[in-house]
Amino acid sequence: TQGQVITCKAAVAYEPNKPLVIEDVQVAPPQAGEVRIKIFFTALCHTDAYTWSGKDPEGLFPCILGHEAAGIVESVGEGVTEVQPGDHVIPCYQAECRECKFCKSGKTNLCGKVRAATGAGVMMNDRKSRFSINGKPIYHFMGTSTFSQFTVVHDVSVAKIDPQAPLDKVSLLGCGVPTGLGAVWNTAKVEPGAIVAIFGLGTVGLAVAEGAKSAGASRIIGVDIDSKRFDVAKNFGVTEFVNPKDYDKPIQQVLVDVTDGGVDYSFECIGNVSVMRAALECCHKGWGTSVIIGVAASGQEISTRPFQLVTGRVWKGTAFGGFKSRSQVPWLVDKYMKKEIKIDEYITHNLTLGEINSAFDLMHEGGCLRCVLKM
Ligand code: NAD
Ligand code: AHE
Ligand code: ZN
Repeated sequence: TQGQVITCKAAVAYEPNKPLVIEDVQVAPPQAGEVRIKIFFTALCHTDAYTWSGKDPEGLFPCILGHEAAGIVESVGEGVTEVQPGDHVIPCYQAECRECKFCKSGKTNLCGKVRAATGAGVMMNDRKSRFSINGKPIYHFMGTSTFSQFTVVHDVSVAKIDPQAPLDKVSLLGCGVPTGLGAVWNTAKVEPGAIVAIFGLGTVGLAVAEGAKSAGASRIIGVDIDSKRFDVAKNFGVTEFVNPKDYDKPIQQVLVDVTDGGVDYSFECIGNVSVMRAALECCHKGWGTSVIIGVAASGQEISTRPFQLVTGRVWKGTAFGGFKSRSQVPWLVDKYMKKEIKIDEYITHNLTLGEINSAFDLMHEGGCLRCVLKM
């Protein structure tokens, strides 16, 4: 198949919120600096649903969504040296080129090399898509487009992993689990004894809990409007639960009252700007730090009284938990293989690519953390 167009199945999003359509798509060979990957498993993340909803200013249609997956390299373009056909890999929506201003800064995991192209749904070389249906181009998404049996990504967006690792499980290391763990370890740098509040107990929030537990947090307070999430959250380290619906007063006040003045760290894992405000305002005066993880729709803005920051609270955000993707995803895979981090516990459903619309329905029903699709 090397050097040839591959025709395979992919789920195409033609329009916001219209059911995805399983189509035969043509996947062009990888050009210089590109890698074509056979995707074996992909999970669904809330961000896929967000872009599909039409609320993402970078959302382009028709496109192939998906960014949490694992597969095997089928072929590589000219100049690609770090991976070769047969390598087991995880596509990384957050690239790492090791050469750009961002990568060299030592201050961030963001990478500037291909970001403009991935945001525009195309490949960097020729600003075109490698996906088409009967000659009509279909946009890429997040530089990954994993809802396709084959995808083409930039070489700076590929993490080579241990070939022994089960691809169905480690697909989750493409987004949600590293995001939560890294938000604690890299962005907040939670220390032993700290009091932590987590808003939203989906996969990202539960991974925050797992990270906080391993960092030695003394109290991990889970906040969710769905009380069914509390039972499962215990297994990830959450020690106390608060359902905002049980209180008349603002949730930030509830948390300040039960923590002698506020939490040391809070994490917003929902994408709701009023919850982001509450998460900042439940932090302790003088040092409390709040990390925004949730992605909010176009047009939404955060606000608080500047006095909240003047008096020492810190507002931060994180993308992919601050992990350098190509360098650290393989390390996370190794940690999973050594049973130092959970993955299996986040997978509540397994379906096939053909059932992808049902998988999105499940995601909105609750009771679902991650649904993994076999391609
Ligand atoms: P999810 O839908 O599984 O979890 C969200 C949880 O929040 C649910 O349990 C829901 O009941 C709860 N919730 C909703 N409204 C609430 C409210 N007002 N108060 C309290 N709880 C509430 O989602 P997920 O897959 O865990 O993703 C969470 C967010 O993180 C999404 O916005 C996603 O787009 C974003 N995300 C960001 C990054 C990043 O790098 N920054 C990475 C992955 C995901
Ligand atoms: N296009 C969106 C941006 C969404 C966003 O913030 N994405 C996160 C990852 S979410 C993964 O589930 C991220 O890493 N952002 C950094 C980046 O460079 O995109 C919008 O709202 O504009
Ligand atoms: Zn995601």
